[in-house]
Amino acid sequence: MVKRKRLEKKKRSTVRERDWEMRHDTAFSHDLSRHRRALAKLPENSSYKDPLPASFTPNATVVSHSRRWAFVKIDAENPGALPDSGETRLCLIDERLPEGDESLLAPGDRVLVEMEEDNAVVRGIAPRSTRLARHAGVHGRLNQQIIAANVDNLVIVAAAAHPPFRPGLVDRFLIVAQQGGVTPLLCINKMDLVEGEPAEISLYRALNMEICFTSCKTGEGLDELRLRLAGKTSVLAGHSGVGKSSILNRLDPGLRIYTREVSEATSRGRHATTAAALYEMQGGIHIIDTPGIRALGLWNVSPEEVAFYFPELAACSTGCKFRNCTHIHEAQCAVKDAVESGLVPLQRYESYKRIRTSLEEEIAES
Ligand SMILES: Nc1nc2c(ncn2[C@@H]2O[C@H](COP(=O)(O)OP(=O)(O)OP(=O)(O)O)[C@@H](O)[C@H]2O)c(=O)[nH]1
Ligand SMILES: [Mg+2]
Ligand SMILES: [Zn+2]
Repeated sequence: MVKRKRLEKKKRSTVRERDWEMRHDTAFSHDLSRHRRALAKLPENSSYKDPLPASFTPNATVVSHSRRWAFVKIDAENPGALPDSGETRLCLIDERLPEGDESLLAPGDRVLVEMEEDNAVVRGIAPRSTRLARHAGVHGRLNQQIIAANVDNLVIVAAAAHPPFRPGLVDRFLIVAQQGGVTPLLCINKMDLVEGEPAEISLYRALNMEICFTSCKTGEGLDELRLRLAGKTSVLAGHSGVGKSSILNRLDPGLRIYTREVSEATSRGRHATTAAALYEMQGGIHIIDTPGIRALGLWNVSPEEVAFYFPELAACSTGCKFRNCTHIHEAQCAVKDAVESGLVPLQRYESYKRIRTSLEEEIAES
């Protein structure tokens, strides 16, 4: 009895192995992704008829994605060989696309989708014109997480209250926007909860950046925001519970995106949105909603570079005695003088110091 069992086992594995090598194009056809992985691992991939294209014209845009799947919107004008132009459809992601140290896909990515039997497969990803990227954190699989790709605007959403306005995250988003080539716009939501604007807004007025004040309760400022976003691709980002998804629902009530109350006990949002997604609405508005974040880790910014991302600091740093002045402990520092005389707001300077110190600590720990 025992002997017979062993024989059967041996026989099974021999058969599978031979099949796999001799008839690899049909051996795993019942499991497409495993089949593709098996092909990619073959030492000589010569029999694979359909290699990844070296150059291509994208025919779809990523709406949302997981590690293995992507929802894409197929171009209406340039669908290539795809049958359903202008439609959103679920695709497999070709497993041969190399995942480096940054996210393979992000909402807004322009991609090439081809049919493989009945499946649509993402076969190519076009270089990104702009990006919103963050440090994925030390425990993550990736170094750089791409929050959104190919966007014109970053709408930094903050609440006037509940949760309270915190400029620290805004300052970090301003760095990430400059780094990724995206135009920042500050949106202060929940204006119905306060009388007058939060005092810290003056910091950003001084930077000449665009600011809009909205309320999803009263509708204040939403028409202005709609005009500002028309014909562009934008991404909404900020802390959880500030009202990012609520703003989208107000801009287009047909969307019905899930939203959730802010916790009364902690005044924090409850992470209603769990994955970034691209929406399209009237007026040529393309907009990506993102999950609220607690902290924004910076990617590829050295401590020495931080001052250059604070334009008001960079402007006066030419007057510092030392060329490599950190503007923290040196004597004859024009930046510190400017802070003392009120030319540079103390809060922005403190924010600069916090960001610089945190980057130095990261380097020391790694
Ligand atoms: N009073 C008031 N409440 C608002 C406003 N906008 C949104 N809210 C409420 O704030 C809560 C959070 O809104 P969401 O739209 O889920 O916030 P979010 O930024 O998308 O949060 P995450 O998806 O967790 O990142 C909900 O209970 C909304 O009803 C506003 O303008 N005024
Ligand atoms: Mg949300
Ligand atoms: Zn200095």
